[in-house]
Amino acid sequence: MLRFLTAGESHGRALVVIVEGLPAGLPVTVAQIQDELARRRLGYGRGPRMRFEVDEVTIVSGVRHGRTLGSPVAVEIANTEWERNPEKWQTEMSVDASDGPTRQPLTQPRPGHADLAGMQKYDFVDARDVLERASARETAARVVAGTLAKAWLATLGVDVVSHVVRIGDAAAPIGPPPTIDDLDRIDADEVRCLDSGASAAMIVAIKEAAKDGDSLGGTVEVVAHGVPVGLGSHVHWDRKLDSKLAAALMSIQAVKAVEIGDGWDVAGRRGSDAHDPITWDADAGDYRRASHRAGGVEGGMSTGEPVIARVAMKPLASLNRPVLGTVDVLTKEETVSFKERTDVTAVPAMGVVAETMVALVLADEVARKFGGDTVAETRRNLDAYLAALHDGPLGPSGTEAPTGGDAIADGG
Ligand code: EPS
Repeated sequence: MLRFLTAGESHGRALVVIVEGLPAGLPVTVAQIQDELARRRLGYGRGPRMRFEVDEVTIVSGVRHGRTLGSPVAVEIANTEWERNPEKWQTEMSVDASDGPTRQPLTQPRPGHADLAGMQKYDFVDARDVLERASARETAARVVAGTLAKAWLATLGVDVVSHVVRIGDAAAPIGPPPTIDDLDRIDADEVRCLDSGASAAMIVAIKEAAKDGDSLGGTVEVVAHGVPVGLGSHVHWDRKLDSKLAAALMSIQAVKAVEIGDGWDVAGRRGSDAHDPITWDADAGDYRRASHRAGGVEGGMSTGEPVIARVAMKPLASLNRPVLGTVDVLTKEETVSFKERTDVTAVPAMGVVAETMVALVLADEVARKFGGDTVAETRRNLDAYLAALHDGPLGPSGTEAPTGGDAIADGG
């Protein structure tokens, strides 16, 4: 329903993203996209490139006089390093065969990266033919798509926030899920962590890893508030909201695990201590859950509670001190993988990308359930659904079973 496609290589001319399925009438500005891209560059432990790569944004189509037209929105993000370093990247990444490779091919693939499997699959002897696309630079294009999805969700009262809960062995204590009001404080922290003690420990860990030329992974928590009950479905495996969130989050470069709610922890508990009791909030005239263990998703559907996912990123496979064993694909000699300029950790940035992927999945499900060619129409459809729930037999005034007879309470 809402789909997007990215193109572009890390050191090529530009990244491009096309987003299709947005309604007409959504206010969009270049500044809003740039602000979100700037958030993705945040975080202690990024490499030097983040200081000079400025993400020059051009909206190519789909927006007129500051509002979406309902047509595909295409956006280009120029790679300023390509522009500033013509001798280096413009020839190395040229589309013209006569510019031919300017450097020795990278023939010592990095373990843990896409290099070797990609070289074997696509028949390349130069790892650059793989790594340029496998690079996390691509997530800048996703963040553009996510900015648009977030803007649409905001018109429906839905927002998405992330924070870092672990880098290396430094972990933050588990607290209540943050809200959008915490976001400025999270973004102001050097590692996007809410707990100042844990943040300081994370920075120490990053400094130590940097000294050793090493890298660090970690975990972020993503929380979506205001998600209406009933996104996703229990009826088919490929319509379950949690499976879509997991797939979208696992697609982020270097992510190796995703849990919804307390997924891993719950696996070790008894059933009596693993679920979220249902309560009735008479003031709101709605159901609530007494805890958040399910992460706001039951049976593949949103429950109306905050949707919570945790996302684990492995330590990056590019190291500033080449120590990982590999094989030179031309000589077959065992050696160590090549050194490539890189980040010590990209976990804080990954949080912003995780927000993006969650927003894109939720916006896709909003489009499926509520439709609408305009922002106002989607909002009307959502309001009508919520009003029908409120006024129907499950709402505050509903007391009778719809088909008559005795209500069955034991589930059968
Ligand atoms: C990356 C390595 C680094 C990162 C890059 C991803 O790039 P470079 O080798 O050019 O310094 O900075 O991430 C980005 C450019 C970005 O915008 O996120 C890698 O190996 O994947």
